[in-house]
Amino acid sequence: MLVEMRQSHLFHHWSQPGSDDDQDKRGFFDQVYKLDTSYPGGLASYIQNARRLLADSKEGKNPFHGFTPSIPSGEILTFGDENFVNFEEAGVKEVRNAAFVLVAGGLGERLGYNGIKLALPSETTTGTCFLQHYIESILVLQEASCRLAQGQCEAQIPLVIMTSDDTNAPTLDLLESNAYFGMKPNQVKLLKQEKVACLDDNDARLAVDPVNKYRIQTKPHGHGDVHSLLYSSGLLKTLKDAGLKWVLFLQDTNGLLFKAIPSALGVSCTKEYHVNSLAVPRKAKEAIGGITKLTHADGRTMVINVEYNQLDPLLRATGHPEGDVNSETGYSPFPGNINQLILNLGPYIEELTRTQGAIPEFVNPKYKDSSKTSFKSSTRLECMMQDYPKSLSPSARVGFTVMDAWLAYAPVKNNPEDAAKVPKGNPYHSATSGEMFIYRANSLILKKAGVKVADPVTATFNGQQVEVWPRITWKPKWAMTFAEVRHKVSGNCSISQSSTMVINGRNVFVEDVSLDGALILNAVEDAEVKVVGPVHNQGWVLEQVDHKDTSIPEEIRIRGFHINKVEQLELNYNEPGKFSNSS
Ligand code: UGB
Repeated sequence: MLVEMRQSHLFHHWSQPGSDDDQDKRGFFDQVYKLDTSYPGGLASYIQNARRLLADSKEGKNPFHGFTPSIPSGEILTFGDENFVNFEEAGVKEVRNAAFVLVAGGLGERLGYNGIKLALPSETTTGTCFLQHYIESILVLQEASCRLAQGQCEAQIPLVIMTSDDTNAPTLDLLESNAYFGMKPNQVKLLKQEKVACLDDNDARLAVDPVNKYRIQTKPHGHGDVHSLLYSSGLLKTLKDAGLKWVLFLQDTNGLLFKAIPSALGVSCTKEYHVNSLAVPRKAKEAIGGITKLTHADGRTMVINVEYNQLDPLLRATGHPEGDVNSETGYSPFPGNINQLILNLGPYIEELTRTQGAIPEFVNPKYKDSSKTSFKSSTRLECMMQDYPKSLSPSARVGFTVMDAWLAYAPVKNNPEDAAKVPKGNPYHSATSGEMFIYRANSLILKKAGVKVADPVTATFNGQQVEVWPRITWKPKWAMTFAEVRHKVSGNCSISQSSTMVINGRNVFVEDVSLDGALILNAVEDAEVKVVGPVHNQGWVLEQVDHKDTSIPEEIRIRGFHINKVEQLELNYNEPGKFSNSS
């Protein structure tokens, strides 16, 4: 096949048969076998697709040719109102019929962190890493959903994690060394994505690995692999046979996404969406894709993510000379895609059976010059998970749900230097902003529940100016929905800006607390605790650290601050029973 597909160059430098490199030659064919079996249609199909996309790229073909963009309409939710609370309730009820799929094959080169991003603390007040937070949230939803079920319910919500060669072993290690954070090991399934062959020229000549001449050079294919892997592994069928209805996709670093999941799933099941993308208001030119309605001259329409670097030129080319600009709301009219997709499993399997799991691809060669005949370095085909709806028929129910950004989106993607260069007013998407956004969201939620939370102060960490709200965190078991927060907070409560509050207990009721300092609440499952009265101490203080100071652990210095735990009131309830800190 390789010879027929004009790939003979791969063998030109091989030694004569019988010399001592048999191992290497076998290794080559093992690799070819892997590349062939892990791509829908095999390696020949990959090469054909590459030739077609490279020819389009050389011609400068516009992928949106014939399409006109317009502002799509979707469900817009306002945190805490009746509609939101109703969707949350519907979502919690439905979640026992869902599986979660976490895409975590990316190494996060942009973040400049050496470990896997799932192991990174989402916030440093408690040090809970992203994976622990996700798993605990799923377990709490599982239990809450079962409680609402009529009759017996023993649902165990599956968690699928897509890894790559870079992240598979450390992800497994993180799970195993932490007893799967309370999940049953058989609830978690790791699916490893493979890399794809690199391409040296417009004829899609496969690139020889510069380090080992008996290997083809490979690079990641992108998060779109998640669809073909779910399909080809047979896992989707297993989920369907188990009676599940929904697949929810999660990103590796968004400490807020579980605040949005119950209501978004509520929207999916109420509106019977086949595809529901979560979105947030997006600043014009912010580095996230925009959800756009595209209408073709031939009448076809689709609602799809258009990457930020394509949205501006597309608008300019279609009668909007000013491009992607903020409207009078201060935001772009195109909501920002946060790649949090909720798919209806039935239509999803039907579609993947039709396409054999293939997702639309693109190629992005860096040409040496304007003749576009040679590349600066090898390239490869790539694909994105959010392009899944591109191949759907117009009858598919594709919708989206816009949430407040403060509630739903706090990604950790950019290293301190790049974050500091983000245009003023746009979010940094850094470890600093990711952590601060968690405190802001928790503060705003408590405020909405009636707590007097002090206004934030502004501070600069690693060159990024951020709002610093009180450092409030709670475990998912304390509250997953706004209704639960409202149920557990009452009376006349206030929290000063310099305060820290950690709630680690299911039945902790905060009543008439006025906090100025640090309050740490730990309670076992069957301890019902009423917390009252003033709490005043020196608290926990944020102190600047320099991201270049290598004597400080990397996960701390990428934030630009560390927490000095000067003084706190720590209340521990280790026995079942009813308690109050006043008695
Ligand atoms: N990922 C994989 O699992 N495998 C891969 O090969 C690559 C990534 P990035 P990106 O939500 O903020 C997307 O790199 O692709 C995982 C959208 O395109 O963090 O630049 C990886 O581990 C964009 O429209 O993001 O941007 C991570 O969990 C916008 O929605 C996830 O895929 C943006 O995400 C995303 O990878 C966003």
